[in-house]
Amino acid sequence: MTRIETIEAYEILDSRGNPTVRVSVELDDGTFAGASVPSGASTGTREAVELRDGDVTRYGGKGVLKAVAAVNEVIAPQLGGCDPSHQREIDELMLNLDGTPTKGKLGANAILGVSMAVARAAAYSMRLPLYTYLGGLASTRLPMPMMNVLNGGKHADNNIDFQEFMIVPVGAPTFAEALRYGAETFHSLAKLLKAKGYSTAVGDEGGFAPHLESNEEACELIVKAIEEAGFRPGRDVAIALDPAASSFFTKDGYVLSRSGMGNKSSDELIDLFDRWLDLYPIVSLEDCLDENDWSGFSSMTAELGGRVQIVGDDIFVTNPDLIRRGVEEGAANAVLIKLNQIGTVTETIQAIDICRSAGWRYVISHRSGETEDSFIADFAVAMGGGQIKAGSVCRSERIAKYNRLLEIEMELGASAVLQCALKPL
Ligand code: 2PG
Ligand code: MG
Repeated sequence: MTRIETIEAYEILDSRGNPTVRVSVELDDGTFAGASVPSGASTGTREAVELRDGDVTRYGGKGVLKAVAAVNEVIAPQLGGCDPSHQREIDELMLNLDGTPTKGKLGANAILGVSMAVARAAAYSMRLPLYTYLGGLASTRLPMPMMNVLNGGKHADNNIDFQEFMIVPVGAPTFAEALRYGAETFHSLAKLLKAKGYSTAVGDEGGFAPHLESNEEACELIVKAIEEAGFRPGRDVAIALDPAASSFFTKDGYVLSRSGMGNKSSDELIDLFDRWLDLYPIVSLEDCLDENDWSGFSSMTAELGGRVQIVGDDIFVTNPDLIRRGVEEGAANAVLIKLNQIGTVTETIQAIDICRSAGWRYVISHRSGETEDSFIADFAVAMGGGQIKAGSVCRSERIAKYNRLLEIEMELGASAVLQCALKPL
């Protein structure tokens, strides 16, 4: 039987130039594998704890040497000799070593790095692709990509309140074609922005981040970009939004100050998106309300959930207990899944299982701070939910995921399917 020989963590940089954790695992059969942990900006308050050093003399306090030490000094000595294919036991052992409900002692960044690296090492040792190892032989479904082409909110320094305006190539027959539809629309958007004298500099996730007249103009420009790239809005390429509303929710309600739209109540925001559904080819709405606005989420799902996918991100933070509550309250009909919100591969799969039993959809997602690690590409194929959100169609930390999906599609050959969960409008 194969055993874990060494586990070693070290500090690397993410796509924003901030430190993050990378973990290497070596097995006694000579297998070597690594994994890097991503990091969010618009984080939910109930996410598992991302341990940062707080030592302002290094990286402005953002160093992760404490998390690195947690791996090297606490976790590694305990996992040496374990069978790497016993993922659930390994993850449970780390949960027990941490002993807090939020992974605040060792850090979710420490624990997740080990969890992902161990999974990868086990897959390599068995000579299986990661997606087959995690999902079995039936893992042949490629995910429909949601590509974030216009960035606002916490991911950009512009006047757009809403964080993410994404394109979804719902009419594409294969993943490779979906990526082409996305890239061609992205380039056509660049041309439109240039023609209007807007900036084509990009935000954290590789989408453009211009100053626009309004949040509406973002949707209008995307529709035009879709058309000018030769696609039919809604049929070939649709729109998905993630306003990340927790980031503009205050005691005075939803404050859309960047764009000058003023303050809105929960009901007014729901009305706004109701109108937008008539105006624009929108197929998915994520975090349109604050993470604590459970009743707002339920009303929104009751009112709009029949027409559009309602995704909960900050409200659920990939936490099985919160997703269960969401199902009971009808607070959404889909969940955004981020491994580092909960902190182990096992709990992430448990979160997905709850979605499956409830008949909810799930979207595997990157974070705004990413690395070149393409774990989520394999994970999306393994989980089979048919959707991934991995940023724009430029910047290598985003493209790493899409290029890995191209590779998987090629590897799967004729058995690969891209079956869109989001119906073309
Ligand atoms: C989100 C994510 C990813 P962040 O809100 O969905 O796009 O952003 O990683 O900053 O939380
Ligand atoms: Mg989100």
